[in-house]
Amino acid sequence: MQTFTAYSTRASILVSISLSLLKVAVSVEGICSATSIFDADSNSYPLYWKVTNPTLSPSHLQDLPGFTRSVYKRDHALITPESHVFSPIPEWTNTLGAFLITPAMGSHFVMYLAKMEDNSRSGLPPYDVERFIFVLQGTVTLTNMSGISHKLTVDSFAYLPPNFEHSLKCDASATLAVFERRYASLENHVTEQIVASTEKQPLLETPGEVFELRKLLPTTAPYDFNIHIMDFQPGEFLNVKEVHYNQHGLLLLEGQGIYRLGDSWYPVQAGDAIWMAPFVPQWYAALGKTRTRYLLYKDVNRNPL
Ligand code: UGY
Ligand code: MN
Repeated sequence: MQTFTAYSTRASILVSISLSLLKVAVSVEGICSATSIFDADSNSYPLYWKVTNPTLSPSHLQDLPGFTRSVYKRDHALITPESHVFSPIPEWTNTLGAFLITPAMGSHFVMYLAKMEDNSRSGLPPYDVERFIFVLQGTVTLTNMSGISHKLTVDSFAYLPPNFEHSLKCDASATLAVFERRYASLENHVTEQIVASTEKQPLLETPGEVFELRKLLPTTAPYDFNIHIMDFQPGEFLNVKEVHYNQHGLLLLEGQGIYRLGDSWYPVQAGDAIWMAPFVPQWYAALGKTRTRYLLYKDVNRNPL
């Protein structure tokens, strides 16, 4: 009996050694050559690193001529990083912009990425246009007419009211997500400059939902839009299959999942931008191994008539 136990223990050790060797051989030989979809989401990267260093996925198709995940339809668009086109932004110096959402699609706002280089400086938005900036990478200094300055690092944001003189300066390099729209004014109401960071915003109640929600702007009447930061753990999804009058501009900051827009279901990941027209059916489920975080423009507080 003892001899048999000793024999079977030795045999199982041998089997497990052989299996490990086989695993090594298989990966060395590259039989299983597809890289893990989870590698790039390692926690060792700086916050929002994937937005400015996106995987042009699927990685084995990135060099395939003509391949893109980008889609442009009547009531929604998915703009993925391989289709970004950067060009100088009017009025800005040493800055390249990629306009991802513009009124040509049907939106009443623009959403763009601004890549500020050494010694760069912003221009002002057009007359009556308000601006929201969110720092994705690097540091910028925001200075207003009164000479008051704020240093904005990754995860910080600022709201600049319409016709509010200000400038953003960058000594090294920085990437911003920028939203602008013509302010829908309300009698006896004005908005104010806001400078803050996402981590300092309180978590809000989300009745019937599981995701975590922060709103970056006040929910009061003067503000005609808000920017939501929504976090989903893998496996979590939107409970409400939303169809609403509001428009959205979305930038996926972290993670991956499936976005439903109308009758289409899109695999999406950090770096992807989405335009949602009013009433487009929308739904999201987070997949993979890491949290999904997205930044979402939503028009609010105004009568749609
Ligand atoms: O507030 C919203 O409309 C939000 N939940 N929509 C979305 O995430 N697509
Ligand atoms: Mn919505």
